[in-house]
Amino acid sequence: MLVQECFNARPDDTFLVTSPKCGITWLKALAFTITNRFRHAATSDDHPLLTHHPQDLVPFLEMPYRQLQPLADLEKLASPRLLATHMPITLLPPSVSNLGCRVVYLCRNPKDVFVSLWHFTNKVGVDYTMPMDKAFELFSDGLSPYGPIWEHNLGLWKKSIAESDNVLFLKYDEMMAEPVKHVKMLAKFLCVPFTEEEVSHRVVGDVVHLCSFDKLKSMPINSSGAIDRIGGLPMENSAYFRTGKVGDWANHLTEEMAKKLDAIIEEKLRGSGLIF
Ligand code: PAP
Repeated sequence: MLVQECFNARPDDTFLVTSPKCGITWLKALAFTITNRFRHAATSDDHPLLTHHPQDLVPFLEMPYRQLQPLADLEKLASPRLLATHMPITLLPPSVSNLGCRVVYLCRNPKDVFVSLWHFTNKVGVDYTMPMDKAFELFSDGLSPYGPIWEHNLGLWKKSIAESDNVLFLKYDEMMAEPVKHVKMLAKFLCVPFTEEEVSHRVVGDVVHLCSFDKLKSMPINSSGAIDRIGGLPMENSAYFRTGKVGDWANHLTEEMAKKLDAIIEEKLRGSGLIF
């Protein structure tokens, strides 16, 4: 509510939007590296990603809880701003749409999202681990942080169709399969397309490599320490880098669970053109 009432979007803001555990750490790293590549080459020894967790290079709108860290901090950022949020479209401050701000949306196969979310929430410094079948029931009923994943996905999917110039809709699985193609697409959308010269000098590949799961996971800044980015919930930096795999759900869900979630998602997305 505080963000909705008090956040002032600027027309040249870009918002990175995901439902939790869909890959915003990766998207933040990529968008930051692409837009800052003229100041910091992806191959430079002092690239900010070598000393900062990707989560800390692009601020969230709603975190840390804005009664703890004033929203006015975002006002201090120079334009054009890169900002991130997990909020669904229905909760975004109205100025984001009214001003036609650019939005990059990243979604992911809901079965992998569930498995990632279950592991992550079990790491949030509590003594209680929710059994996976109980957590699965809640997720399937739409009880997820930031709302049901299908509503989150559908909201931005529809906006991406209605406003294709303003919304880039990406899928984690497709990005993993063809990272170079997607990084080029992302750069074009962010109004900093790669030049032919950059392409011939393999700059796109350098960006992909720097932001890859294995590279980021291996960096000391991401593999050690803990930071409270939310407010009262310190998280280990390494918790944002678990397996980074497509299809890891098969190692955790029973066939019955997979079928159930597939059926729910299929029913909820039916007719929209969005499929997983
Ligand atoms: P958040 O919602 O808590 O902010 P988010 O980055 O969206 O985190 O999700 C983390 C997932 O992205 C993890 O997936 P996993 O649990 O299935 O492994 C994490 O491993 C994955 N991830 C993090 N960085 C990358 C990356 N560079 N490339 C691909 N996947 C990544």
